[in-house]
Amino acid sequence: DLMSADELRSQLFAGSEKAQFQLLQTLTQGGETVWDVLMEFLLKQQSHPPSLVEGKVYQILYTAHPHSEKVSTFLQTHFPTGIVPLKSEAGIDYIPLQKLLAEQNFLEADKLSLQNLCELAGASALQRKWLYFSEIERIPTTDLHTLDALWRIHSEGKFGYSIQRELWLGVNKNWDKLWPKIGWRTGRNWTRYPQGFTWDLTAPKGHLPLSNQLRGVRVIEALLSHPAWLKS
Ligand code: UYC
Repeated sequence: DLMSADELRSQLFAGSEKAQFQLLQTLTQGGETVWDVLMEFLLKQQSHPPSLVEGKVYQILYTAHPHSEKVSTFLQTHFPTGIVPLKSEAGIDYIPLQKLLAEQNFLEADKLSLQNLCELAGASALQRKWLYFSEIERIPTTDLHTLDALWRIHSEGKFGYSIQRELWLGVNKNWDKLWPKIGWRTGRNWTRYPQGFTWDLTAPKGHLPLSNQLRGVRVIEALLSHPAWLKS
């Protein structure tokens, strides 16, 4: 059942996004031949913005890199900060977040994302360690796009604010319908932070990043209503 490098290459380059994903799911074994094709693919694509398929390929290579000097050198040479352009209008370094997401350390990535949002909202939010809804409009679109792209690209399109926004619009902005859908509430019970949440890709779509509801919905409402989501 093993596919030749040529077969893998042609299926990977030619397939629909769905077929590409299915193919990538089967590559659990890896090995130098598979990795060579994946490196070739990543180098040739370099789409703007990066696609979810490129994200998945990057993740496979990132997972392989401790086992292969060649993959390690390749990533270091061509994608030292990943495949998402880490643009920031606020001068924030998104490399630490990129690294946590590449490692699929979603708990720490979630904490860092909240900290980054606080930094973006200003000195008082950073000190307070939580956001006022009125501070959200100050957050630059560029930075929200970068945060969102990092989460989406490193989660096969499962996580990110724009994903949460789509789901929220899909339930006509009804929070009571959104919470169970994204696994934040079951019946009458809020999901407990942090151990109740699912910190891997088995989570429901839109599960991460978290937004604490202790002080009400106004912050997440402002975040999902930000003008950033109106332009692509
Ligand atoms: N927590 O329950 N949450 C915290 C969530 C609520 C509470 C942090 C999300 C309900 C307390 C994050 C949900 C609630 C703290 C989240 C959730 C509650 C805390 C760390 C499902 C009680 C301690 C970052 C909606 C009934 C800190 C932060 C504090 C922390 C996330 C309690 C990311 C998505 C209503 C007591 N919860 N949170 O914000 O502020 O501190 O006292 O949402």
